[in-house]
Amino acid sequence: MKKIFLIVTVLIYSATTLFAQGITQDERMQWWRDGRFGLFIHWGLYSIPAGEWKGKEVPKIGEWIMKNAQIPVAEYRELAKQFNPVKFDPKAFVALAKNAGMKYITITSKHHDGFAMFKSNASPYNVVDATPYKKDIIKMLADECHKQGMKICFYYSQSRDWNEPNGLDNDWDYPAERNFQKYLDEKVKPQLTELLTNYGPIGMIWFDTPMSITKEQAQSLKDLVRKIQPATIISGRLGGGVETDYSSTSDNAIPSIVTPGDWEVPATLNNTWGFKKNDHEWKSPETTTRLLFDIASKGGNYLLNVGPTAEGLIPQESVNILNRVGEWMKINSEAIYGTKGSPFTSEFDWGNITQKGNKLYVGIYDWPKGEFYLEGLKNKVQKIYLLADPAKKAIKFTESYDKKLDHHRLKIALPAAAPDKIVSVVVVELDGAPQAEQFIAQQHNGKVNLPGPVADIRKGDEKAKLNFVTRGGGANGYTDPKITLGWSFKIEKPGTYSVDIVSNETGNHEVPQWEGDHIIKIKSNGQEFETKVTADKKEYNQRNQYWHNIHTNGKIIRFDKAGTYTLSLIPVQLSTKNVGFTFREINLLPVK
Ligand code: FHN
Repeated sequence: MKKIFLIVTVLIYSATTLFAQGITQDERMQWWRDGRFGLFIHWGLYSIPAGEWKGKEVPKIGEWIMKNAQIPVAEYRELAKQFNPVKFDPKAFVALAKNAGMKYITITSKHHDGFAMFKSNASPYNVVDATPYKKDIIKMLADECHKQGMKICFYYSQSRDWNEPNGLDNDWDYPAERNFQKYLDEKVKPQLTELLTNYGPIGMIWFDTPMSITKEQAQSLKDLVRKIQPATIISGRLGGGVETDYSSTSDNAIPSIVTPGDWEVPATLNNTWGFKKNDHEWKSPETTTRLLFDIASKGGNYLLNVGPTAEGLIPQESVNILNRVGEWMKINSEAIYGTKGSPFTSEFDWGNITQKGNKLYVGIYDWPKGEFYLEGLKNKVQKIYLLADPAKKAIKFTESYDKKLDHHRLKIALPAAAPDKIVSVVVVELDGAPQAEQFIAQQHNGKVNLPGPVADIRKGDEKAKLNFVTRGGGANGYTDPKITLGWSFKIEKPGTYSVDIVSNETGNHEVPQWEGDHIIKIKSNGQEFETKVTADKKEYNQRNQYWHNIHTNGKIIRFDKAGTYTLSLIPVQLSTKNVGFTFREINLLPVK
């Protein structure tokens, strides 16, 4: 009774709080959920050294140069005297994002170096008071965003501040004890207040690297944002275990399957966030567009970064990539805006799927030579056409149902030529909201994909949990050999299958980590084998490019009849010296 009372009180309290703020959570999130695609801008004093200090290349990400080269505060601060981005044109920034089909811009208002890109009365270390430029960059961009109907959002490093004796993480200048609360009270809160007061409606505050911030401290920042602008979204990395409006994946890390809730992938276009003159490892427009589609297919937002130069220009390579994505978006944005993730559990070899209302948007990366098959869709199809075809000319299809196997198949007679080289979108209009079969279906090429996150995870007879949140999408901290995984799936084509066991690299992408030598047992259809997890094949994963997938060749399993089967993965012994078993998925591959 007491518990019910407590729950009711909490519900009433939350409802009244939201009501008092005049906005519901769904209303707050609406523009962000609809938009799906945003521009991240990392810009600050670090764009001047651009990855080199005193003639030497400093490894790793550019905006970390102060820490990575252990530059003393007094020396780094001198950079402000040279910061004069005379070529900065806020119109061009907003136009670039708009043209790419992006719906919001998130700019670093203060990164870890502590320098504010806006006029601040809380610290003279800001673009107006400390540089020859003297203009408030945040205001210039915010004004232009408001003019052009683009949401403006501010990145703010709430804990790490290498400029401040009481901020966190500068132990080369400030090795002594610090008073973090004083820093929060004297710099962070006043600056957040300025950001939320002086620049009109703010879409979001993008907090980052919370470090040791406590629950109370994080909560006080959340309260401050809510008090000044209740509609402003609070991003995932506030810290202290305080609930935020959505979650942020690790940088560049994309989940391997459809993931519920509101989440976003912050991602780079090369290997750095802040400008680095020698980083030329650009992602191709193909990869970028496919990642946008893939992330939307899994239910998330894509926040894609550019790092302007010290002059205020966005590197031409970034502009070219975003323009190409924009060309695709002009024809295909209906398959991105306001969509939800795929109704199917696993990734497909040929592409991925988004959905909206009664429509499926089938995004095909590799256009098939003959017919195209979608396995396991239960709905009745009304019409199929290419999104790129303004006439929406109907494409022929046949739906079939195998009663014995309880399996649905949709065969689509696609035209011979792909309408788009990168992602061709086929619209499938249905009789109702999309519904996929509950059991994992065998794909038309014969492959059966058993993803870790959808497994029945158990410890003995009890349900257990594994988090699939390593940067490569595999299991995090899988070190308990008592935890087993099981799947049910349909085999339509009887025969012999080889078992491909996939784990992945994780950790900082500059030094990826992987651990093998686990001994596992695979059991299926009355057959079993034991194997050691070894790196038999290392594969670049286009959908999660920094962390290779590691394949272990398992043995052979036979399925003599079509039917529904199960497969279990049972650890015998798991290595625990490093990152444990970063298990991702099993693939059953037909042996020709
Ligand atoms: O340390 C930062 C990094 O510089 C960059 O801002 C990224 C963007 O997501 N966030 C932190 C690392 O996760």
